[in-house]
Amino acid sequence: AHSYTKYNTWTDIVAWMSSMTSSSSGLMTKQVIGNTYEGRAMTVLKIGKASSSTKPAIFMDCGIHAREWISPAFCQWFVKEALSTYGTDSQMTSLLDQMDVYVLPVFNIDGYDFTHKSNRMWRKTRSRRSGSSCIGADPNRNFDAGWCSMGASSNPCSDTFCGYTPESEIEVKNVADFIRRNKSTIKAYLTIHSYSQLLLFPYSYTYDLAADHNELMKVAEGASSALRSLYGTRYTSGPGATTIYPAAGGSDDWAYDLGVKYSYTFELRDTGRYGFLLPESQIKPTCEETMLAVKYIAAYAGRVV
Ligand code: 0X9
Ligand code: ZN
Ligand code: ZN
Repeated sequence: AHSYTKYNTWTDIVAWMSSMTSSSSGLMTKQVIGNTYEGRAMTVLKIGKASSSTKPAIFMDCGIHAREWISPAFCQWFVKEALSTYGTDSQMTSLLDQMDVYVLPVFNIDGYDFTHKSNRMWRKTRSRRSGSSCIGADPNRNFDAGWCSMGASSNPCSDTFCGYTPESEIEVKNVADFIRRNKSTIKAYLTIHSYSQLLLFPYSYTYDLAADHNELMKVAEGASSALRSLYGTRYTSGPGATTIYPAAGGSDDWAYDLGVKYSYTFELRDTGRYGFLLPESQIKPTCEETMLAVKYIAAYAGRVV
């Protein structure tokens, strides 16, 4: 059964999405943006007060990398908090009155399912091609942003394989198509990973600073201090290339170059004690502190629009 303080299976998440949508009083709708390689439906949850005028939006995905289980747990937590605090929490209420939030709870569903059933440390998609017996590409090396130029591998057996072409992974193409289609309304792109406690922004495919570097850094530092205010958890902010490592083909750089200015990658808890195997006892504190950072960025991206 589904629980916010456990790492849920894909089957439990599917049932949870339906029941949350049904009980949301119209605050949340779901939309399938395509299927994964193995045929699972990629479902985006749209949360926001219905409006007759066009609202600005935020897009957030979780679970690009299969083994980073705290990430889908956060997207589920966010949905719960949004639906249960709308109408009582003034920040959440004005956020959802003024904006829509698109949440993709699990990006790499085939990989996530594989980590539950076969190999807990799997990272990539599960696509196959004739000519190689190795499976999958790294979805966060497969976006069309300096594709495969650095920090990525052209070897299909590598964990950072960039794929055969940009958007060769159907999951990447489905998300890129959705963001391109909604580009005029999407003001922020948030992608949730683990681990290392970092708040990264473009660029990672080059050492050049983004045109909006100073503003992106200021917002990241504001979000990090909001996060730290709850339990003292320390995050480091900065451009991907110098803060973690140079790596091309990532979703954050791609969204930014498309024109989504507030583009951020979160690397959630911890700093390596448990790594990807973060105990379930840390789901609640991790999600609660991360909510503060996400709400901070959302409020900033949606200000006086
Ligand atoms: O390497 C990655 O894709 C991310 N780190 S992880 O440990 N979750 O795999 C960092 C992504 C930073 N952004 C880009 N490289 N574009
Ligand atoms: Zn379960
Ligand atoms: Zn990751």
